[in-house]
Amino acid sequence: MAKLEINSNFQISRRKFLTGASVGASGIMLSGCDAFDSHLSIGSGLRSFLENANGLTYRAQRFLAGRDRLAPEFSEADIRQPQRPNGVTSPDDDDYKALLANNFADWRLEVSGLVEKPLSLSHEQLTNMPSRTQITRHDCVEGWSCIAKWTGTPLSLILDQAVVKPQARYVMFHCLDTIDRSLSGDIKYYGTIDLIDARHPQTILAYGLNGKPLPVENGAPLRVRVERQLGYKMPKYLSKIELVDGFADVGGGRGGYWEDNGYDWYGGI
Ligand SMILES: Nc1nc2c(c(=O)[nH]1)N[C@H]1C(S)=C(S)[C@@H](COP(=O)(O)O)O[C@H]1N2
Ligand SMILES: [Mo]
Repeated sequence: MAKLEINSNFQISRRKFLTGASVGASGIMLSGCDAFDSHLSIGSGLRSFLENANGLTYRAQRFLAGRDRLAPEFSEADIRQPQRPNGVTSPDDDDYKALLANNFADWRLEVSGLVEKPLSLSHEQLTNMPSRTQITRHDCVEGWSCIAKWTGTPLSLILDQAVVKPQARYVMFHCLDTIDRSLSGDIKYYGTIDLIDARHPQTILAYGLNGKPLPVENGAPLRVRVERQLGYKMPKYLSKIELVDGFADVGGGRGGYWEDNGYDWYGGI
């Protein structure tokens, strides 16, 4: 465990370093790239997003790391403890509790938004699709890591089935758990990733953890694994995935619950 914590601190400080260094050192390199980024037309939402500092980090990491880079995968012997539950670990929402009481027989994953064929998939339909199993390390922004074995449906297969419309830019994940109860209203967890990460071969919607059904504390019945980003980019308790062309009009407008509370939209590791 101690060794893993050192690793995760290293990863996080390296990330901070990248954030700082990219602004100055790679500025010339990145503007040199612009000429080849024909989709970044002036005035586009993506362009203005990329022009703020967070966007620069995103672009620098993509540029340095490569869009197809795989996250490291480990062996069974590297799994030293159960996946540490974090954030919401037992949703107290009535709709979630009702679904759980029936062992998720009535649960569906809705796929909606900018798709040709909206879907409503049962747990059984998902588990009957081709699956991927991977042993990867989860890094939480709080400074801990865990290696675990995840099994799930590649998100790319679901996107192909739904047929993504060309104007779609992001996948938005909607969750069943209320993470914040405040005077201004209850807030459910949500998040977004771009279509590069959504179609990455290690991006799965996981229903299995360490060879068993995904436990409630880790996001049953279905949670995202996006292995090149930090833990907060992997929503648990999924109910809906929505293809969108932007996220400015949802929640605080920054693309996710933790992003609305100050974390970077691109939580690269
Ligand atoms: N729906 C939902 N998803 C979530 C969270 C949450 O509170 N609710 N917490 C996030 C954070 S910060 C982390 S580190 C991981 C924790 O996943 P785990 O409980 O399987 O370790 O889930 C992420 N996804
Ligand atoms: Mo986290």
